[in-house]
Amino acid sequence: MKRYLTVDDIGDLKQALAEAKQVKATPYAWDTLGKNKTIILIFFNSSLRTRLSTQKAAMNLGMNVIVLDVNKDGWKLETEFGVVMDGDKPEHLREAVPVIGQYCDIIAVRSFASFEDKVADYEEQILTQFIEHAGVPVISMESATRHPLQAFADLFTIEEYKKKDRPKVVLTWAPHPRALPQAVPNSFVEWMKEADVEFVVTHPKGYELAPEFSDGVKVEYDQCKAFEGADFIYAKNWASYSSYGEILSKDRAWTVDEEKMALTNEAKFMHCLPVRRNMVVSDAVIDSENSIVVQEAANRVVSAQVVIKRMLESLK
Ligand code: SN0
Repeated sequence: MKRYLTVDDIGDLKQALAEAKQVKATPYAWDTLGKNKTIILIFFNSSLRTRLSTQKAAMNLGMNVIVLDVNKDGWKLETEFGVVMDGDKPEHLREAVPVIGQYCDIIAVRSFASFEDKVADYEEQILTQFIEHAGVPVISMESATRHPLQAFADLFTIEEYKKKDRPKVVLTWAPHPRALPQAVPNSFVEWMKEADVEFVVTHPKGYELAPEFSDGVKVEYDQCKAFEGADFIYAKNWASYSSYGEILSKDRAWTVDEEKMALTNEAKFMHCLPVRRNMVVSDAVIDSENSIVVQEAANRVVSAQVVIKRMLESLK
């Protein structure tokens, strides 16, 4: 495996889930696979779970881990091309990326959507630099358009908790004070389309995801109707794609609360975290027995370990 950016990079999902199960059961079974191999984790944005779980996954495989927070350490990086670098950014990404590649065997990078330029975001301009110039395999730890380690962990969590072969999974938009990227819902949709689930997305009008993700997906604009009989409720805010990066609504009628959860088939509540309590989800729901957000976060180690393990195996 040379890159991990989209659902296509994982190949057969059943096989990936079986491997995830094995990794979860025996996390240290490959603890010499990464001996004398180094992974560098680069963050252009904040992180708690991604940083810790990816580091833990690499350590389980016996790797050396270096973490770089671009906003705190190193030089401020210029990411635009053709600019006169007379401002506050002393180094260009074009040199930084191949240099970082000299110091490691795998690079993992987090670079959110900027919301300044829809085309640049959806072309993945920063991630592409890493793929083209790092010279080593690249893992996305959330790019402008996708969050594949999250989606893999989410599907694995659904597999663990499902009570029927083909559960009903609902992705619901929820209100938020800030404009958030579409990466998490995009990847979740991408994975659910390939999974053996009945999948429904619900959001207010204007929050349609990019066609490359939403094509073929059932959208139900009535949130209560969407919740009926659901086995999993996956909540997430995202900013508008069509009115790119805009907040069109902060309507707390969309907050996931006990009343709406009562419409479901005792659904499990999921969220990638961090979550804004009483905006996205009520205290009562996230604190309930049916909330599996912590278990979901635990599975981030599993998804990262499967991906890093496959990359190490293909380095040999
Ligand atoms: C990120 C997002 O893509 O929505 C990361 C999720 C894994 N979330 C945030 O940036 C939340 C920030 C906030 O202000 O709540």
